[in-house]
Amino acid sequence: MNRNWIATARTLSEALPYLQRYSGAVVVVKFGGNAMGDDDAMAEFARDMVLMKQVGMNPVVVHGGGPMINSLLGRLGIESQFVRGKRVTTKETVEIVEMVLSGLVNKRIVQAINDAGGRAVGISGKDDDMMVCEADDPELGFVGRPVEMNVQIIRDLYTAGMIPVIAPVATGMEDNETFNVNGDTAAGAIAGALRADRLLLLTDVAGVKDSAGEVVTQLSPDQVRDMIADGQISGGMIPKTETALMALEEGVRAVIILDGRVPNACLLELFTEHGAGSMIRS
Ligand code: X2W
Repeated sequence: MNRNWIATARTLSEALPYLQRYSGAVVVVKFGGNAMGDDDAMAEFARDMVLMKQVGMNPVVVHGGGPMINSLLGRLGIESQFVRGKRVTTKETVEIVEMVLSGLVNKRIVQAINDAGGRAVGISGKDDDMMVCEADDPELGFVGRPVEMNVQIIRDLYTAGMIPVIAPVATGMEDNETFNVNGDTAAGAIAGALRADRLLLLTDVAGVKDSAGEVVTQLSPDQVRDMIADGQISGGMIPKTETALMALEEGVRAVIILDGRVPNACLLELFTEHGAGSMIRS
């Protein structure tokens, strides 16, 4: 018999304990702009989401799109800068952010999932007032910090067999402003409000690295706090790990930071003993 078939059957058989463990599990997947590749990589990500749904999990996709926002702002000749990992967002910029995230990026993911045989529905934090924000910091302009979460719409969608795909754009508390929310922050708030079983943060690095440059595969919240304090965790990894700590405090069972550019990254993490990236849990 063809050896590949035997290997395929074995792989499926070995996945059984994981399929059983995650049956009905809510898995929030943050798909960062840096983790999104070409159309083939997008199609592969979409297949992973559809497979997760098919085997009884409830994937909820929260996406970013920073590089795509930069590209359109550049074409329009609008400058933007980042302060502590967040984009300083003017009234003019927030319109572009919403067009790119809720329009271009959200619909590209929705289309890819539907093309893979899933039923994706794209929304943003504005839909059904799912995520209501206040200004994060006056210095950042229209950057939102989630203060009120109404995640029933997400439960309704996955219970009805759909895969929610969420753009990190939200309504303000007061004057109906539009807020730009950091994708990791939004994913953490959504995972927390859903008390998700897993939050997967897909990025373009292999995980949390120690001072020797090795990926640390298991971390406790205390270890993360120590590594932030002694500078082993720095730069863009700070907001990601802080999001992870906040999500754990709100009741998410485990957060994994992993390289979304690795083929089938989510399946590798969820369905194999090997796992992927760095898992943070109490
Ligand atoms: C982000 C939203 C998109 C995002 C931005 O404007 O770029 C803030 O910085 P990635 O691809 O996940 O980085 N918002 C406030 O987070 O995209």
